[in-house]
Amino acid sequence: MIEDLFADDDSVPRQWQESLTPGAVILRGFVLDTAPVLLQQIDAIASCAPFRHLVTPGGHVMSVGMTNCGLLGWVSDELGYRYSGIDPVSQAPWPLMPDIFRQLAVEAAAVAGFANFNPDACLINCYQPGSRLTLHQDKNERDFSQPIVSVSLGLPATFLFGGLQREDVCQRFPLVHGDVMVWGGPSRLRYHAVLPLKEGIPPWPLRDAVRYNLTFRRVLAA
Ligand code: MD3
Ligand code: FE
Repeated sequence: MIEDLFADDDSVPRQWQESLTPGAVILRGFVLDTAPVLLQQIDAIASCAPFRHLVTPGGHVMSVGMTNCGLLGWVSDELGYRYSGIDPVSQAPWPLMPDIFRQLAVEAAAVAGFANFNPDACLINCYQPGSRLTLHQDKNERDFSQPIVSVSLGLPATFLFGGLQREDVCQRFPLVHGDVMVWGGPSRLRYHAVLPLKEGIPPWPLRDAVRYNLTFRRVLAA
């Protein structure tokens, strides 16, 4: 029978965990089922707060398009990096963080061992082929005891993660549609980067050949 060609048991897992370093874990496939709703919500957010290419304090235009939802949003300009409650483009507050975003972030953090994650910001990155993120630390937040939860949607990317010094060697691994990463504890301030995105066929139900990454953060003292 044709049905026998398809596994309907646990022999082909859709979800599993990979431990990277203390405090860092990848939840493979964690948002595969919710991805269509997440992509709809990204479209809704971007219709109010469009993706834009921020300028770094050094005067470079970032290749990754960015927007935010939640109480605070990450922004950059000639004056520096910071979080702002106001979208500098619209001069309005950022769109609310959808409940489904908050729920999945809190659930992923709990699975990774971080109870009480209470994100107040969600940065949304949009990568086109060629877009990349150079080596950096995320240290504009107040409370490094709260983790960062990241969600990958769309085209796959190669993620690099290093140590606590910029010079430390990096490990590389793929991030694909549906993966969630949680970074906290002793890994919270590790350097990391994303290699230039390659062209590819977007996974259903995406129509555009892009990668989205959501990062949930606690910015204000928790
Ligand atoms: C490791 N984004 O937005 S998410 C960023 O795929 C960022 O768009 C990448 O780095 C992306 O700042 C990577 C995974 C991630 C996020 C924060 C971290 C890894 C991290 C903070 C500390 C260590
Ligand atoms: Fe980062």
